[in-house]
Amino acid sequence: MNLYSALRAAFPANLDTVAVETADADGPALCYTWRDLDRASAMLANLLASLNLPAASRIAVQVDKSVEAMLLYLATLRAGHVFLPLNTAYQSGEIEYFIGNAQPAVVVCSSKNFGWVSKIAFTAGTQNVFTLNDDRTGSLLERATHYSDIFCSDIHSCSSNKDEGLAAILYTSGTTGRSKGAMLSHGNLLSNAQVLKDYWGWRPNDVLIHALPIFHVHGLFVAIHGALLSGCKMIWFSKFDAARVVEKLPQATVFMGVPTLYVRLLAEPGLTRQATAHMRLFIAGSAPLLLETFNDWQQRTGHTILERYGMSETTMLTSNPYLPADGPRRGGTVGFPLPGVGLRVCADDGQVLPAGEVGGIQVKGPNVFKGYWRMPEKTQEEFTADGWFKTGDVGRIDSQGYVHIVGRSKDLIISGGYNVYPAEIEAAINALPGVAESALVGVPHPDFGEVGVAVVIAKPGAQVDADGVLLTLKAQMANFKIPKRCFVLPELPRNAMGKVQKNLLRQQYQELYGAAALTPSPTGGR
Ligand code: MLC
Ligand code: AMP
Repeated sequence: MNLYSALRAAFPANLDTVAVETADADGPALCYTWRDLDRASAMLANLLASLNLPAASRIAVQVDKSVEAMLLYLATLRAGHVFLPLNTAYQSGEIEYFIGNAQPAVVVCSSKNFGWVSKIAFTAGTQNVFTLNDDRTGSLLERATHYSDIFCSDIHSCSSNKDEGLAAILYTSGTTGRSKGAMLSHGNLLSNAQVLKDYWGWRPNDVLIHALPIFHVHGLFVAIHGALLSGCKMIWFSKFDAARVVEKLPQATVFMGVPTLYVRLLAEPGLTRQATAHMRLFIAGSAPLLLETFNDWQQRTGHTILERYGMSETTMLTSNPYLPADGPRRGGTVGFPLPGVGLRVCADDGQVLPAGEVGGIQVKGPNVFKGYWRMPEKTQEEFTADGWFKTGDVGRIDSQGYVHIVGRSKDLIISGGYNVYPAEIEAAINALPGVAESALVGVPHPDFGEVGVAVVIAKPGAQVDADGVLLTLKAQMANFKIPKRCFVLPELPRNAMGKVQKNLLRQQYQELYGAAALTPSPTGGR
């Protein structure tokens, strides 16, 4: 089934009730009814249809968060194309790679970036570049106003977008090499959304505070699908604002966020039992939630955060229980495999390990992606011969069935919920004049959970300036990837085989941000 058709079928009978209400501190609150969502996404879908693109064309989107950006996502589903969201922090080198690799038929960017983005897009052969701004201006909406608010091809796209039809491509990196586009089908997304709707007990009178970016799985799929598939309202923040979220909690019932959002909410004096009395559920994921945050939250609000675990390639895999009858929500664990998801822990030789033993987490299920875009070899590498996806996460299942993530076999730093791949940053540093080699390691950080710290070795006789390294990187890549600190050392620690011992570097810098930041968390590249 086309994912939009399934979401549309769950809209409330009265389409004139509010579906989304904006809540940013600057500017008036805007209300979008369910009818608005349906009509506006139809107009955008008609605009896309008028371009006569081949089915499943990629629609690449790098825009600031807005309700209209969500409508473009829905329109892409309706028109049978493939949504390709891009982090707004990405700079030209990164965008050039994604556009070159995905070859989108349409690129949508903000007006302020039109000059450089359109140049990249036209050079790569993209014919259509539109603009969309978070104040509802731009050529995309101007063009869409000329189209009907009824999308006649919905039924057609239903039948042409069988379960295997692609709905989205999300770029994600691996240990080595460039980013890979994880291809997710309508069936992948819908099956996961339906499971979460039941498992987390979503109901029509829920009100979700949506305060996450919508270019990753968490904000785009888990949050939006959850609300739309339950016909419940969203309070919409274009940017996370802790004080403002606390103000809105009495009007809401569900909140979801990466751990950094919980840490920042805890710093708000207004976060009290009274402010959260109306809330039904707090969900955390995308990065390890520190036990300290889990406990502090329970003490301050009386609510127990439900932690879950997922990936771009699979959407959600596990969840702590929602219903007390299914067991307590355990801090430091990511709960049980979701219904329909197979999860096993394996040794390096592929042998399935018994409960309690630590190994690589492998998963299977209707939510697992269709492969990496135009990278069949990479896809094959990441699946076992019997069809299980190797997550790159290291964990164990305890005797009661709870999954614990204890590390990562992939060299990855998760900073404030964003993934930073050391290999990419090290390659950029190594290309700088005078640099012999470098290593990026993740160290505990009180706000972002983990941040990257770079260690750089100069070539013999060369001088390398640590601040200069950071400044040069800033001009090249997304800001969240920039190491928070850079140290120039005489050499990197190596083992007898000559392999860089990142664990020693991590140890050396683990108290850089104070002992308060120190709580065990998964570490990559061990
Ligand atoms: C911002 N900065 C970060 C950062 N976010 N640094 C490291 N890690 C981050 N995550 C830095 C910027 O580089 C900038 O530095 C400074 O902070 C201010 O930038 P900002 O954009 O104003 O920051 P802020 O709005 O405070 O953003 C913080 C945040 C944001 C936590 C709200 O990072 C965020 O929304 N994170 C959520 C990510 C997410 O949704 N992940 C889901 C992935 S899906 P400077 O030096 O330039 O000033 C997934 C699967 C799953 O993982 O299971 O869900
Ligand atoms: P991404 O590729 O951005 O989708 O990031 C997926 C990765 O985030 C997973 O492979 C995990 O390493 C990590 N992750 C997601 N949720 C959790 C969680 N609750 N605890 C620990 N790690 C998590």
